[in-house]
Amino acid sequence: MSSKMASCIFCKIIKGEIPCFKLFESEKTLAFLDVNPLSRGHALVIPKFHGEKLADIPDEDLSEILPVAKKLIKATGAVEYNILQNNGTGAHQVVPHVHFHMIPKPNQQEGLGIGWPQQ
Ligand code: D5M
Repeated sequence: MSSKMASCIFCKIIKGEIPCFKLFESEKTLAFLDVNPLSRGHALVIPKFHGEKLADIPDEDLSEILPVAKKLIKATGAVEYNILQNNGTGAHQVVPHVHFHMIPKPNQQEGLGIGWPQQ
């Protein structure tokens, strides 16, 4: 294991060493609530494969990302939303493990489904 991977906060979440509010998990993909949400329902979808930027991730490790984001959007009931993915500090990336933000628009919050977790 590389030292970058050992110190990566999202790799620690994947390994269960740091808690998260898990929304989806498969062999290659994990989704959980963002700790610093821009709106209720703001979630992160990540490949379990550690890589800092999108171009570092093998195609097969990305195949579920958008289908999972789509599933989560549908679960929130949001009609308007952003899918956002930052690459590099100059592009506002803070956590150096590829992640896709799924951000429901706040003016659509009435639609958040029953059972959707509070943040
Ligand atoms: O966004 C990084 C995002 O990662 C930011 O919205 C906060 C979120 N974050 C950081 N640590 C955690 C933990 N431990 N759980 C859940 N969410 C977390 P970026 O695109 O890199 O600017």
